Amino acid sequence: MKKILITGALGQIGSELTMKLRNEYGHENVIATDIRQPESEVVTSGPFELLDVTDHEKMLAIAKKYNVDTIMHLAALLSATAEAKPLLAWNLNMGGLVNALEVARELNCKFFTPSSIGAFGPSTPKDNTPQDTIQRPTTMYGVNKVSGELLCDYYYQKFGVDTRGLRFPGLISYAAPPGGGTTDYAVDIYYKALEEGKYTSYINKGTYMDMMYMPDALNAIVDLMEADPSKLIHRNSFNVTAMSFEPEEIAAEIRKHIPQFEISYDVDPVRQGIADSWPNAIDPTCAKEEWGFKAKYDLASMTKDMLSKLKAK
Ligand code: AKB
Repeated sequence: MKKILITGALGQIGSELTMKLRNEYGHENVIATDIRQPESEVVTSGPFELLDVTDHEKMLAIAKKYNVDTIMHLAALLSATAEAKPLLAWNLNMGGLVNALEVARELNCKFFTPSSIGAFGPSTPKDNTPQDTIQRPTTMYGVNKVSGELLCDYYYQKFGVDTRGLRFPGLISYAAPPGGGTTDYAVDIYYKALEEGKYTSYINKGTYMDMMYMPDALNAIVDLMEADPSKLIHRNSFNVTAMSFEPEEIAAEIRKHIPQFEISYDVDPVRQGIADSWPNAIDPTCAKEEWGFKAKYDLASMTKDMLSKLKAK
């Protein structure tokens, strides 16, 4: 990777990935794009262009202007927003992806896009969910993610585009907040623990979902993109996870640092329904075997780091 174009660079993954890649590959070599341009170090610390990913011509023009060799396509609506606005989600998530793949094909770029545990559905095995298994999601987000995985495989097989992807679990970070996801409770809970000493969860106790701390997610992206292609049996997309927990378990971990912390519940039927359709815990063995995936943080070390970083903010 020498010249990298990132879409959705101001989102939850994008804002941290842009800064990590700028530090690793040089600030001028990472071109950040987003549909908005707020005050942010992503905008000021290197090249930045306004881009609506449904505009193929503009995406192609930016990619040509900077002579990019890698595209990291992150712009997308997350699960809860996609469920509220399904047609918009289809148009943005699928329209943006096919445009980005076309630019990668036209300019012979390497390509990364995230998939999600949302690509699984109620008929998928819930525990130790295999890499290759039933994928019949019941959400618009999931339909987008499965279609996206297949489309990326198609561009690899048909046109030779070097597409690679990760099925991310809920991502937890102290830097940029997520927006419109089902797993976001596991981020909000840390903010509220510090601000108010209590949190009302929209996800019910007993609901297990996979999660990962952002530094592990960023390393996974870089490691996958730098992996030897001859070792990759799978491409789109690899199961990756660092931990699986339910709200009571994260609350108990927070209580080790804030003993008076209390959790209560006001379950949101839409997000609970989405969570219930997803696996409890996925199996990342293929990612470990094919390109050496390894997560450093578990629930205890992540909680310690999250709380100290948020306090210092
Ligand atoms: C969401 O909750 O929508 C995302 C995801 C797991 O893909 N965090």
